[in-house]
Amino acid sequence: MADCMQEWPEPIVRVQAVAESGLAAIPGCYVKPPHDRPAQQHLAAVAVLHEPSDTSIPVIDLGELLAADEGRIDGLITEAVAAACRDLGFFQVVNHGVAPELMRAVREAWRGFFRLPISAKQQYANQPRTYEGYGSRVGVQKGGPLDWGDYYFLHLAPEAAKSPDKYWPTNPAICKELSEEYGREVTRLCELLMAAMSAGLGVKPGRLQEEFGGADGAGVCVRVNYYPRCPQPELTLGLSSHSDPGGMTVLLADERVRGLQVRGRGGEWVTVDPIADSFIVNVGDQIQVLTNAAYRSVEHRVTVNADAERLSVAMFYNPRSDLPLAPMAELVSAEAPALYKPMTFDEYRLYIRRMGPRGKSQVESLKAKPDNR
Ligand SMILES: O=C(O)CCC(=O)C(=O)O
Repeated sequence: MADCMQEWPEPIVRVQAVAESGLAAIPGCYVKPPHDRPAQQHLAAVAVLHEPSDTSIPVIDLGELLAADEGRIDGLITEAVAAACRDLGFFQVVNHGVAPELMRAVREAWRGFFRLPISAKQQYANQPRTYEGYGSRVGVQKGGPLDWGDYYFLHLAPEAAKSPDKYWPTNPAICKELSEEYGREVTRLCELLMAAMSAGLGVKPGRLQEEFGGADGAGVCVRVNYYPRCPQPELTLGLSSHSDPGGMTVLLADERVRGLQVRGRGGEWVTVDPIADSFIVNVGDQIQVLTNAAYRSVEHRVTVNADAERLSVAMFYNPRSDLPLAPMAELVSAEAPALYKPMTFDEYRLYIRRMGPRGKSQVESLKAKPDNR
């Protein structure tokens, strides 16, 4: 395993290069099997940024929660957060405390990077060993499926795991400073949401954070996703269906272009309508494990389109990577036995890094068998 994680199994092709080559038909490696392709009605290019449609995900105003003291994390907002985590596993937050100017500046800085010629970006080409830098695939399996997107991945915390300077783009130079500030602000938001999620389970507000190894132990990383225009969006995906392996994800979606779809309770794909200056939050696999599946880490995927490129900034808030995680004792009983066996996040994330995005197969594979509880 260690060896196969050193290098990519095939030469890396930048999706931006394929898109800009002017091909009318996309190469076969990007074509998804028919049952994974997006339905035609989901391919509308440009988002209308007003009120989200009834069919989108819940919107939660965090204003009152932000103003509350730590001891007073309860009430309607907490209930709304818990209800969303139990139901769809996804929600949008507004009045979340992060300055809209910072959100827009981060997005623009990274747009600046992705608009550079590919030759200027190649020096940051990433390797599967750490994923840090400029990438165009996730799994290391030879011949594995490829998605219609390039990305940039970096670690922001804890201090010991922070990506060294060599991994940061120097053009635009502001990417680093802005992303670090953004990381600190969104981390504060994650800590608040962790408190609300804990209270919504009926345990004390600090419990989930404690399981994550405390605020200083939590890992924070960012992936900036860049989805170029695609001549045949009906055949492919920008990111295949997956659930997020970590704790929680806070997504800054493109302000103009839709693309994110979430698996609804009935198995249907729900297209998210992002509202201006909001974040899209979702539960990751580690919170599903810790809450013994009270909170759901839900499959999602990204569609692309012919008329517009799309950029999103995903910040992943993760548990300390060397702690074995299992359902919290308070949520386990004779009637509700532990659904998952313990595993560290370091071990867990190797799966997605090896196999690429594969629906919910990973967290399912962690299910404890009756004889090993
Ligand atoms: O681009 C998006 O809207 C979603 C990205 C995502 O799911 C991810 O980075 O894991």
